[in-house]
Amino acid sequence: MRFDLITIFPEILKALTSYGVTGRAVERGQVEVKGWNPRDYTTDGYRRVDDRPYGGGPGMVMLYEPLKRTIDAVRREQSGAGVTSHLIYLSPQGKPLTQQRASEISKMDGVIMLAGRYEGVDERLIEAEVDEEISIGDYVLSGGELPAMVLMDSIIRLLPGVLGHADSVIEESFSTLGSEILLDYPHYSRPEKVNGEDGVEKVPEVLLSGDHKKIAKWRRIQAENRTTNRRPDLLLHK
Ligand code: 9D3
Repeated sequence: MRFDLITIFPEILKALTSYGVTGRAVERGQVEVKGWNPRDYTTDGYRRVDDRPYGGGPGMVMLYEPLKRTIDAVRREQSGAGVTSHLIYLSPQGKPLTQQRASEISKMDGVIMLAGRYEGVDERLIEAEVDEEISIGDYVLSGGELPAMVLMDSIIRLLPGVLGHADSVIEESFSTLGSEILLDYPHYSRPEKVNGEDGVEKVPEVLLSGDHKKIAKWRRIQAENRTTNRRPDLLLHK
């Protein structure tokens, strides 16, 4: 799958492409990620990508023209590579990202993402070029780059052959197994006791019992209790 990100900070992509599961997916060629800087598509001597908003008010607006030229350049290169160009604008005004939507997008052969800075993007660019606006939640960030990388991460780990069978996609929190959505149960590993011999931080006895039926039942109850206490909204939707 191919990702093209339009951003004035293309170097930020190293955080995604250099580490862990996503880094390996790029190394193996399962995923291609390219940053595009709208400053490279300016025509003025100052390489301006922003200006003051019509009507006044605080902050700056990202200019239509450099963004349009950048999008045209991305689309030219993508179509040369036989890739379609669904364009997603990461925006606080977007629909909240869901696991369902990440899964749907993972079936596309490529996406173009636009990360805004300043107060946002000239609305005419959104109307003419953007297919979908996505937010990653109701909190204020400084720009769309981290949301774009969150979106890519959520998609890349769903691509066939990206996760080892050690970390299966199937049994996890937020997987859409049937209609059941529960938070994950608690996990423990060695040592059995932490904080010394009289330590009270012990591993729950049942997990050491070897009774796999009993362990599955205990985990199920833990997951249900956590969901009830921390995320009752997840139970209400079904
Ligand atoms: C404080 C500035 N706000 C004025 C009411 C508007 C605003 C503009 C730009 C707020 C944040 C941003 C930058 N954020 C994003 O581009 C963004 C974002 C986010 O802030 N939260 C969750 N998802 C996303 S997706 C893109």
